Amino acid sequence: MSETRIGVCNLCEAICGLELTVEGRDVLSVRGNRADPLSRGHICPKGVAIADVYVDPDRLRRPVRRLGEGADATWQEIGWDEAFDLVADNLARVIEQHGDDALGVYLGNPNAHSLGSMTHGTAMFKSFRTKNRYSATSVDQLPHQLVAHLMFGHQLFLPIPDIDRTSWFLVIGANPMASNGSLMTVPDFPQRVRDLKARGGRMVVLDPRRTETAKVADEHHFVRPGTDAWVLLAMLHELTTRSTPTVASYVDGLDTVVELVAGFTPERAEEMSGLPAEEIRRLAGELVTADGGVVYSRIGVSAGPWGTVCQWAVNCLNILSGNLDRVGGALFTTPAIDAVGTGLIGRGHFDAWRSRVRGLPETAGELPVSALREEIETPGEGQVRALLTVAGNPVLSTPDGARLDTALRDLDFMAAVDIYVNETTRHADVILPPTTALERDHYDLVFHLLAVRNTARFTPAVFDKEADQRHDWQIFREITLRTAARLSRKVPLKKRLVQRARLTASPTFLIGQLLRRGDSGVTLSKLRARPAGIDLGPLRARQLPDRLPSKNKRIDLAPAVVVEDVARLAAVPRPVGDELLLIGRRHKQDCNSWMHNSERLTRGRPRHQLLMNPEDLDARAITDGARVRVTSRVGTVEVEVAASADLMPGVVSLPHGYGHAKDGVLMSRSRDVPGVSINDLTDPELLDVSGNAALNGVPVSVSAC
Ligand SMILES: Nc1nc2c(c(=O)[nH]1)N[C@H]1C(S)=C(S)[C@@H](COP(=O)(O)OP(=O)(O)OC[C@H]3O[C@@H](n4cnc5c(=O)[nH]c(N)nc54)[C@H](O)[C@@H]3O)O[C@H]1N2
Ligand SMILES: Nc1nc2c(c(=O)[nH]1)N[C@H]1C(S)=C(S)[C@@H](COP(=O)(O)OP(=O)(O)OC[C@H]3O[C@@H](n4cnc5c(=O)[nH]c(N)nc54)[C@H](O)[C@@H]3O)O[C@H]1N2
Ligand code: SF4
Ligand SMILES: [Mo]
Repeated sequence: MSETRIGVCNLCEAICGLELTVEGRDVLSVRGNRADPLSRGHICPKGVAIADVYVDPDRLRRPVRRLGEGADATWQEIGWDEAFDLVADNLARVIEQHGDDALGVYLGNPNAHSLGSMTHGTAMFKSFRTKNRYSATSVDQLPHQLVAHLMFGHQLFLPIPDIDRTSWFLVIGANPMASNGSLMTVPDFPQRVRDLKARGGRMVVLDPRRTETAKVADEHHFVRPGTDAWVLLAMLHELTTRSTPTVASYVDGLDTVVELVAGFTPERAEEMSGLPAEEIRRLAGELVTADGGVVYSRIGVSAGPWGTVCQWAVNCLNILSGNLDRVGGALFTTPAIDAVGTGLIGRGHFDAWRSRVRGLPETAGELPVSALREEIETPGEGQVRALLTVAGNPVLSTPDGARLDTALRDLDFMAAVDIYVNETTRHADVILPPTTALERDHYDLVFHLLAVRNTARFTPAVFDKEADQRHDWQIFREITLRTAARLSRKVPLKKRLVQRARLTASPTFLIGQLLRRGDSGVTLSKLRARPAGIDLGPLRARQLPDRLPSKNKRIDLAPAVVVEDVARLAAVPRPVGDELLLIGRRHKQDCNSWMHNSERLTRGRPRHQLLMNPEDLDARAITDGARVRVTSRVGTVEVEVAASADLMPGVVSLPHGYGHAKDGVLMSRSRDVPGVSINDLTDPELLDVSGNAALNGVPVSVSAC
């Protein structure tokens, strides 16, 4: 007998509601749940493939221990108790012998998509007192967080585009038609854009590639990679020179902004970016006169050389044009569990300490992952000797991954919490696999906070876990408690008991408690009665200054970190020569570096190629489809090239998350997925002031093989 179950997709930030038809433990079909007030029935190819992860024979279900190395490695299943003890013994040994900082931790992207990780993972990381904390944040959204911390007083108090009511939407360095939105939880982006146009609104895209999003926009303009800062500052220049801007009484620093942008003329921006000065002037004018307009920018810009300045400028544009906290502009969510207002997630800080080898500043307790490799390789006090990775694959996802791959072999001990042997976890001594999306309860603590509409939803596990499986929160609990028990460091009894109680309560229990602390009226039992989710309405305007997390309830338009970086920007000379600049690419069917085991996501036309403008191919006498050698400061890869007029001349593009061939040790079928890792070319020396990697705009040369 088949039955219908409500599920949720946790593969990207769109958090689509699912309707599954199941029979026993088999998934017969997966559809979008039309009753879901946020996703309204939307689903993408990956959502359907969520069942492929569940049934994948290569997915780990029990802990494995590595025997041998590299091509000779084999994996032996071991019991959970043995695995937990192995991890705790070794983490404690390294900490006792070499100090707290000898343990490195790396957190990957799926942590943000797992309730257990948010409730229990964070407690585990806090229990380790290492400064060597790293995550995918510093190859992603770190500039957004730093800017929110500096301007609004909290790293996750992020303004969200009011896409359902805006009339003018400027998208810079984002491709939501493929990515389904980021720092903007926006399931069904295609329909929302159609609605925007139907009500007479416009979408404008700035991107060095004519992307899927550019193709459905009203306007698209090329910008040279890495030069958006000049464009954004020129728009601010225009805003502040055509008339005297006014800002709300709770906003400080306007004079400094006016001064800072004085030299950033549209003509200067044209020289740097290629975007004509008159277009920049017109765009600034349209933002001001729009009846609710908003500027939105994402990873093409935040993972660039001036990510922090750019995200600051985006906020300034929205504020100075009167579009922050206004319907159709940029608004703050009011989630049923307010992880910001309740202090569940810390405000953030910057430069409280620095990395040992390169002296890079921390942000919100983390060091830039671009520094991880050198912290493992460089001897001395504080050297990373043991590593714990959770749901991550830094060998494929962080700059100079090839060299990190080599460095990981030098560790005394490595453990991974992951559901696959991947390019990174293959170096682990032991891998502890948690249950996956369909086997665990979910409430989204992160993405309701970033969504284009206020909703709340609790999704019980679709399938019960098998007796010999563990949820991630149970794994975090065991690692924390068993490691602590082996350390000579004395923790007061009361503190230990509180920690134990916190780690023993299930995530679902904690969600019930957190909901009661809020004033939304939503309770766990109401959510259980309405598994499609509860609609809490559109985003609210006119919430400021009361909602501001900053202690003085004010917005700072001129944080020192930004002011200093703008001065550095002003000194950059005009680009010369005809070097090629490498940018990234996301496809609908890809999910960062994993999901390449799914047949339905990997069949069809190959999409791993280097895309290059036909003019650039001609100039090098390279034919479409040829194998080419791509070289950057840090490495060389060989890959097929595909001609594409969608690429701005002078720009080449590779997707990230490819390159699974490593010593023949692979995520099984992914061996058939061709391609190379873009991060064997990206450069750990290229950083934004926040410490975020500048993954886009990497200088490369391309020649025929
Ligand atoms: N050049 C370039 N590099 C990039 C990017 C880019 O645009 N260009 N994008 C960057 C961005 S935005 C990100 S977020 C990073 C991602 O980088 P990472 O977070 O390092 O890597 P992922 O590919 O997301 O790998 C996730 C791993 O988690 C495992 N996993 C999946 N679900 C679970 C789970 O529920 N629990 C556990 N424990 N494990 C699970 C998967 O098997 C996989 O091995 O890549 C970054 N790297
Ligand atoms: N299908 C799919 N969806 C995903 C993911 C995935 O791997 N696959 N990953 C998820 C994750 S972890 C994240 S963080 C989000 C990211 O979501 P998005 O930010 O929407 O990610 P991308 O699709 O990489 O879009 C970045 C865009 O920036 C452009 N770009 C590159 N360099 C520059 C530049 O210098 N200036 C400008 N203006 N543009 C530039 C690129 O051409 C690209 O179109 O996507 C999420 N959704
Ligand atoms: S858009 Fe994102 S959340 Fe929705 S089905 Fe696709 S991968 Fe899942
Ligand atoms: Mo990401």
